[in-house]
Amino acid sequence: MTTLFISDLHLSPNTTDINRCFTQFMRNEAIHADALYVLGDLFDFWVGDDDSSDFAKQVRAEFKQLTDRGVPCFFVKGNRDFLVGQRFAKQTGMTLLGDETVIDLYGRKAVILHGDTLCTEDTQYLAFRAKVNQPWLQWVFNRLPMMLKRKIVGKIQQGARDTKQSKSLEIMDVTQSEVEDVMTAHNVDLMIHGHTHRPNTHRFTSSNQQAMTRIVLGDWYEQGSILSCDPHSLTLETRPFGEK
Ligand code: LP5
Ligand code: MN
Repeated sequence: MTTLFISDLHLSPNTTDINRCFTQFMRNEAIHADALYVLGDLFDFWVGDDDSSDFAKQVRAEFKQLTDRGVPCFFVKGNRDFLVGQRFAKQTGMTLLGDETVIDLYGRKAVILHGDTLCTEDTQYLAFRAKVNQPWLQWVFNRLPMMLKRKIVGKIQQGARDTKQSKSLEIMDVTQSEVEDVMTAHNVDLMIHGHTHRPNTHRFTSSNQQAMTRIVLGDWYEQGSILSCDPHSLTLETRPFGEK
């Protein structure tokens, strides 16, 4: 009995090592899981569900194989794949979840999210997020030709990279009070998220004296990174990229 969580793979047609590690993980490990949760930033950037490249087809096929074999797969959108939509969900058999979802992990309640919304000091990013999440803007963007969409994304990514360089590491980490507020609002003592690329298990006492745990998933830049849960334990694990 195992439930698996992954995030921040940043898959693209150019990430050969990560793509291979992901495929091996899906075929050899996830296939035996009770469920698989993807907590955002699966893709380096998802331009839209109309992506018909070989790369997009291959990733969709990996999830479809899993869901066809009866493994429930869930997707929380990240800041790099907020344009994943219902067409992707239908083609993969995945279930799209909202920004914050409470799940039952073998009798323990946990709130799961990507993690970007916890970084409340990164006001520049949050303003950007609010803009690109406007339904009318996404409606328009989704109807543009793929070539044009890629061009626009490339330009904005460059602009975003430039602004990110001037931000401190503190600004780009979670705000502790926000973590506690979200956990308290959902009445849980366990939170699981990605985004910050700082894998760790944080145990702390909240301001109302409750013992709480926040687990941060790692990225896949140098190795595969997984949270493996069974009825008795929650373990952050890594997988080497392995043979070429
Ligand atoms: O993922 P990571 O860790 O690298 O960085 C994130 C935040 N960055 C982003 C950037 C986006 O991925 C870029 C997406 C571009 C595509 C947009 C599609 C447009 C169409 C959609 C319409 C529906 O998410 C980063 C955070 C960091 O996490 C840590 O939390 O700090 O935030 C930023 O860097 C965002 C900037 O702060 C604000 C962005 C301003 C962009 C200005 C671009 C201007 C160029 C205009 C050219 C026409
Ligand atoms: Mn992210």
